[in-house]
Amino acid sequence: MTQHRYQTYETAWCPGCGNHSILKALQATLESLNFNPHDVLILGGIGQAPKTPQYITCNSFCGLHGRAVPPAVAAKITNPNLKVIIHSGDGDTYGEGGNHFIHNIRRNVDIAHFVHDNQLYALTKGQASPTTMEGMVTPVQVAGSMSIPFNPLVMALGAGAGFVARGFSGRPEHLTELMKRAINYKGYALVDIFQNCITFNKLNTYAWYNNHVYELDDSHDTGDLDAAIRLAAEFGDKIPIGVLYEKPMPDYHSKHAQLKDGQVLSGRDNDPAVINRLISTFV
Ligand SMILES: Cc1ncc(C[n+]2csc(CCOP(=O)(O)OP(=O)(O)O)c2C)c(N)n1
Ligand SMILES: [Mg+2]
Repeated sequence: MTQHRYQTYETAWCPGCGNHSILKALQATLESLNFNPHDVLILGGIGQAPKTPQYITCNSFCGLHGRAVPPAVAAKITNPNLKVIIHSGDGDTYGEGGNHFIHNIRRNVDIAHFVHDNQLYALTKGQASPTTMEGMVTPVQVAGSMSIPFNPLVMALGAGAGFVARGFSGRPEHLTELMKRAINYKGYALVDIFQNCITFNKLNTYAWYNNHVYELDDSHDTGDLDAAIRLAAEFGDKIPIGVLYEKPMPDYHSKHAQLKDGQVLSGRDNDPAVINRLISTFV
């Protein structure tokens, strides 16, 4: 039996859920990148997807629903040595956490963000999320979802993201390559991952995703923003998966004079006299 550095643990996910292969792809990614588990921090919000950090050996943190990004940003800013990875759901990321999603793209903090996009709220039993397709009937949207689906890839490109990709839980080797590239990218990297929810999503099933996705090949220039936006908007009979856009850009740390040296904040010298002088200005 192979002893993995990154152990995975028994999960509470349904048999057949796409989350299992996303967890396996994450394990393969971390094994091959060869980081120490104590140098990796995986965060989530609340949902089925954000249980991921609890199922693998490394540092983990689950915040509130919609708030996986703020603690990830705080952890990365205070300890730039950590590899910071978020696993969150489509509801968590694009719904309640939508503002954090958009504005962290603008800050460009060095975080890899893996969104398990099953196109609904799975933990709370199948209500429509921002990515639910129009017309899909759910226990709450009984006449079918009437809202226009949110396109996370177009949104991320429009907000200025430097790394935007899409994967599918049914193509774990392909997904592992995307995860590696996203983690190695210096800045905010989004990978939206189609993930079948066997229990609640009877429309976007494993077979549906498998029939709709096609893998981008080398003929796509990942530095071409116009082409990336066109591909991101392609959501019909065929949906592209792969890296849509990758452009080197200065990240949060390299833009801030106080953080450029890459030192951990807790390791910095502090002068109590300066702090006391500051405090005295408030009394
Ligand atoms: C502040 C707050 N709002 C709402 C909820 C209820 N809630 C928990 S998980 C969830 C949706 C999860 O959907 P998603 O983020 O897509 O993750 P999935 O379960 O599908 O993986 C909701 C609405 C909550 N726990 N806390
Ligand atoms: Mg979901």
